[in-house]
Amino acid sequence: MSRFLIVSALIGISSALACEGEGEHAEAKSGSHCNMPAAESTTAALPSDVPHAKLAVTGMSCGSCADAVHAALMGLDGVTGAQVDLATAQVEVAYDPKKVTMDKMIAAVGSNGHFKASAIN
Ligand SMILES: [Cu+2]
Repeated sequence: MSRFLIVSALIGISSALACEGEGEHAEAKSGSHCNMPAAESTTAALPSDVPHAKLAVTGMSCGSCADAVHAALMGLDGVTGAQVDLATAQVEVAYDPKKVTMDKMIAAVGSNGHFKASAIN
């Protein structure tokens, strides 16, 4: 009984630590932040009428991170879709190359200081 409680407490603590330092994206930092699922919009199918680019993104540990990366990309003029895959730490972006560049996308993902993106060729 008490052993079970200790193990549960340790699991709770380690999952809380995994999200430490994520700062501003994690409004729900206490409690179950790390178990938060990503919003459905982060995995929605991309528009197929524009080019796609792939980014590798480090620093994502939960659905809230995926949401933050998705929001950063979708906030750029010219980005029409972003599909975040937490498991592979990759993001596929649908974009208009006349309006937005890979450098801008990388800068947007990195802008809150918690994630780092790089282009995948
Ligand atoms: Cu997170």
